[in-house]
Amino acid sequence: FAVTTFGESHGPAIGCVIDGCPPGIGIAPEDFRRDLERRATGRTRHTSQRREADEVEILSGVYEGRTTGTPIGLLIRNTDPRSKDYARIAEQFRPGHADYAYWQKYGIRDPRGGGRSSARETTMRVAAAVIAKKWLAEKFGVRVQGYLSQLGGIVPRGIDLSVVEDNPFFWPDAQQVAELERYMDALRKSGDSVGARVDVVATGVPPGWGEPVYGKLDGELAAALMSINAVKGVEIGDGFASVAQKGSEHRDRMTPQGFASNHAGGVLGGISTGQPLRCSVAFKPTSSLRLPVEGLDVHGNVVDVVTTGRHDPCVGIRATPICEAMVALVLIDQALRHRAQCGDVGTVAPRIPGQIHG
Ligand code: EPS
Repeated sequence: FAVTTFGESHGPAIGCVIDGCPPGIGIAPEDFRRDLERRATGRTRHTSQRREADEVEILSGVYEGRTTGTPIGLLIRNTDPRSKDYARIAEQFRPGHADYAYWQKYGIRDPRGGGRSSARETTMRVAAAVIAKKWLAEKFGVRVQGYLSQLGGIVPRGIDLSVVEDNPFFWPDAQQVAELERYMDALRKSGDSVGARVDVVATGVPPGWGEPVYGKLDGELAAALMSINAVKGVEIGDGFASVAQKGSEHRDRMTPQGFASNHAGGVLGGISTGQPLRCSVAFKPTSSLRLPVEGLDVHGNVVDVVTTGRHDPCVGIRATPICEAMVALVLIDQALRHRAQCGDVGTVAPRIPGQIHG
């Protein structure tokens, strides 16, 4: 299940091609709506105010509402770019932005809204993953759910996944939403930005998905999540907290009733164990700021860099569906690879139930 995307933030359209999709999955344009809305800009005051329709056109690979097994082409036309806001930035590098690296690599770049490096690109990842999520849910009962687990210095006091979809932050503690609103309002007024962390949990993943050495499940997850723009770190299970743990503390005790904990995050030796997969993703603060900063232009002159346009003060706020999408895309690929190699073999006794205790 291979996905590639195309398109720039202010080009005529963005799109993706999905190759290797199983045939027979029921898909209609309206199936994309929910996750695309969850990811979109312009739906709350806490994100960029660009208002895109995000209407998916299915160009190929689906006949009479079912995938045919041939490459799927999806297209979304850009409906609300305002390219004239970017005239100044076309000649300048935003410190902390991909501008400079693109320029060094290609010697040319599309500066309108960040071009190819814009978070606009993630729309198509989410669209492709709608198909993956559907197949995973129907075949295996896999459910991929994310939530915002840190906004700047603020962390949830409790984790209640049932409230995540009820607030614009995907925050798992309803009591703190007003505090987040105040924080984001002050941040937006100040012209600055902030980082965030997104956690994703995938339940229902059977044991056996992944490869033992090259193409480890956790390696694939890390690469996929790291490929989202603005991501600076990925943890699986206890991640960096494992550094300070003792082996006696980290190992997940096995009982006939289930694993007694989930420090491993559902992966051992690159292969799923049947426990919930746990990933955590760090997003840097965005670099398109109204606050001036000394920088360079393309001629090497020292300039004051100020970014106008419609930007996200915290791109992590709408990254939950994007992280879910990348996890789902890895999982469908791993499921198909596992089936190709092992068929139904590979789930052998004793099989420990995947639930966590403690
Ligand atoms: C983005 C800048 C803003 C955001 C954009 C991500 O838009 P523009 O490219 O017009 O400057 O609105 O996000 C989206 C349009 C989207 O759909 O996610 C950036 O610099 O990353």
